[in-house]
Amino acid sequence: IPAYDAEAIETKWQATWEAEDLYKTEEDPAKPKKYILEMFPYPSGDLHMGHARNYTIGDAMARQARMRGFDVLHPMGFDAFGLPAENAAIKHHTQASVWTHQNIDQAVRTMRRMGFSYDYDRMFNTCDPEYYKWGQWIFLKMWEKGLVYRDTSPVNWCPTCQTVLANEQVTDGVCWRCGSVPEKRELSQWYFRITDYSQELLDDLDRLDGWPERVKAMQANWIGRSEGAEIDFALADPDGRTPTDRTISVFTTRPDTLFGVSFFLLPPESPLAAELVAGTAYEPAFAELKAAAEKVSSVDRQGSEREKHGVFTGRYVLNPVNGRPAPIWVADYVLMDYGTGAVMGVPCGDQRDFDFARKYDLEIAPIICAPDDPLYDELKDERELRVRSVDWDRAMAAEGYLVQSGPFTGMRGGKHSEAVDKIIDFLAERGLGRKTVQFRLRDWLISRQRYWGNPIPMIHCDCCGDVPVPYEDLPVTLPDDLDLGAGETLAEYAPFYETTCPRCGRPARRITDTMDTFTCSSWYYLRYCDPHNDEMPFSKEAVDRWMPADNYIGGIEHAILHLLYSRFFTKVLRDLGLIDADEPFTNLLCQGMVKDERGETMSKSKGNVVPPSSVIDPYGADTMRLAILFIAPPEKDFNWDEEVVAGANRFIKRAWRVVWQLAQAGGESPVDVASLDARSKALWRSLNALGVKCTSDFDRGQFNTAISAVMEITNAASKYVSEPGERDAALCRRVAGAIVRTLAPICPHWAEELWHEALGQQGSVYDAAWPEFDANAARADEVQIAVQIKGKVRAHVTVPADAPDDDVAGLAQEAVAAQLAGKTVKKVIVIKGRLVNIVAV
Ligand code: ANZ
Ligand code: ZN
Repeated sequence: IPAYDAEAIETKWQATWEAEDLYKTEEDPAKPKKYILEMFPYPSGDLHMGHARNYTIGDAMARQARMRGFDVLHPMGFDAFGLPAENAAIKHHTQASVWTHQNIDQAVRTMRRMGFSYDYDRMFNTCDPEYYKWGQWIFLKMWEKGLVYRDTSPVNWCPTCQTVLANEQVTDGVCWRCGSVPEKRELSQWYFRITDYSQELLDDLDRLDGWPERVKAMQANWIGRSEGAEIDFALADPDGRTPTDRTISVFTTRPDTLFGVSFFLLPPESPLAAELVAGTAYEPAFAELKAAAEKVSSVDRQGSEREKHGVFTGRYVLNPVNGRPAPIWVADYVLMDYGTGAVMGVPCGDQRDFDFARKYDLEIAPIICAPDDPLYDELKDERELRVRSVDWDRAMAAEGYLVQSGPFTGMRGGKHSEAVDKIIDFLAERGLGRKTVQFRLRDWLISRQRYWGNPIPMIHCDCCGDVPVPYEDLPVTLPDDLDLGAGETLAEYAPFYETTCPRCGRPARRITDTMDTFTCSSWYYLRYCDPHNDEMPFSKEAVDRWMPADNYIGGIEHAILHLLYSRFFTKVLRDLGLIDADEPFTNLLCQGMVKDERGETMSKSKGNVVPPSSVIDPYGADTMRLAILFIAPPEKDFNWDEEVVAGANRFIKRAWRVVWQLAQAGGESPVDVASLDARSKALWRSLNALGVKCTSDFDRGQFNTAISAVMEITNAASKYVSEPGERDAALCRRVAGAIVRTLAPICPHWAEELWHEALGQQGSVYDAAWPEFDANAARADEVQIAVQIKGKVRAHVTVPADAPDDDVAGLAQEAVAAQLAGKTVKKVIVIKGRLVNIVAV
């Protein structure tokens, strides 16, 4: 038996597979398709353990799918634009593309060493003009559809990254990339109208049965649909009583609390608030509040724990149902860009308003009461506002009955109560309000003031405004001779921005913003279907064959941003008639994290990173792959463990020997089950039992238990060939073939070597079918059952598995004849395959 030499075997098969183009997508329409997709990496250096795990999972799926007869698309590429490349270029006085390509080359070498079965012919980088050209093309199509616009509004500016950020990229109040606190800046920026798709993005989550519930919950929460009403309040004259003809609308989810409005709120950014206080004594305090609020992120401003700040404006609005004046305050917990940007303050029902009222000593009018509240008896029939303040220590969170609420008094109040609809109807009849739905999702801010990204294909002309770059002029290519190290930006680089207007021919200025890199990763999976198309981003035919991707594997950190944007792009491209799919990914697997031995996240700054090469060098890629999949189920976190790697290596070597031994004892003919002796029969049964289990575990992506099953088969086979006794030659060969083929998706080089050298096969093991296992053969011929007398086990008997109940009852009574002597059997209960209980007195 030859020694297992991982390095020699792996080098040999990587070269052979490449020479034979083994992983080229077949594109065989006669076969069912399977699109296995892993999130492509950002090339910031060599691959790390997280990548190794992600791609090993995908590779095992892809290889197994192929053996199960699918036409498999298994591509890979690089998400190559982005800030780290630019920062590295600045630091090292080089070009972003140079740094990026070095990293890509290194990552590809590691991918090849890991033996990943990608169709390398389809590989691309998003920074290739052949790719980003089509991103620009899609941008223009979206522009034509009215899905792109430019707007000047306060945006999140990261002072460290020197660019604006999308809402989604400010997480817990800080920049997702560098952790700095973004500032608000008033800037003209480009947006994608993702909010046109809010409802569909929410509804279709229900169709994604193959997605983890928590990811769907995160998306639903992010989209944030609220049902409620818009209610119009008249602005009063400075006298505080006479209505002007101006109205201010609020959005509320609790129209039932309308009679409890104690004050009215505007956000610090509100131009109306600025107008109301202009030139009054209230102006300085307002200005101070506004300046302070600008320094706080909107997430923090809304935080329920945060102290609220407000100032009075000196003015009032009038409540539409009873004409009662409510003072207008400016409060920092109110946001400009949610709802209508104005809030009716109901301290009785809303905890934030309650805290605010306590702090500034405003009314807390009780309009909703629980029946066990002493106030309830006093106010339950009261229609007028008689009691204007309560000494509660919290707002009323539970449902209750409306009090002091005019004609609605006595109705049940609460978020989904009858009073909500009744009051909306009441307002609607009088033209004072209407039912509405609000979404928390904002339009996607896509422009970035950084060089290393896909240029926005627009030109600004002083006469014609924003004019799209004509399709025939695409791509707008990034210049590669900018002096980034000297701080040069696209906006300062005349050869890039100087151009002429495509419409009127006058001198004009090219837009120098680039697109958020998340735009590049929103459709790359479509390009893989048809990566060399130079007339279109992809052909509809190719995409309709492969999409949606059957399995998408990647990190949970993309649960909101990348996955939501990709779903949005898919729907837009469908509406443009370019594809049929409604959703991009049928099944989503979020793999767990790889942590260090102490359970800490691996990171360069902590210095606890285990690079993949530190395992591949001593043990080989197959050991690495086996260890990664064996250590835990794919979706679970695990702590890196040298012992598991060493154990995986021991198993690979042992299985290597066992396969050789079986192969040497083996013969060609099919297994003749009827003629097997007891020892062979037992091996035949465990082969089938474990094989059935292994197959179903594989189908569910539970590789760790699938591997355990193969290990058990190997153990049984090892005993069979080493212990004395007859060996059935056909069975030996059958078992060897099964071990090699079931491990082939996981340890590809090992399997291919054994397939050829030990088993003498010609074609690749991946062109061989997944082995068949017989669930019936797995069933034992005889079973051991317990015999109980009145519930106590007295003996065990072995009976034929298919024996009728009467026979089993008889055999059981024989087995305990001694204990039954002198007693009368009243009843015999047979539980098939498990036990017989005898009731005797
Ligand atoms: C009156 C009221 C009474 C409210 C009550 C709640 C409870 P969701 O569920 O998140 O949609 N609101 C509306 N616009 C706002 C803005 N721009 N900034 C801050 N808060 C705003 O929240 C809807 C509720 O948030 C609305 O319903 C409003 O307060 C507040 F017992 O109106 B409510
Ligand atoms: Zn022009």
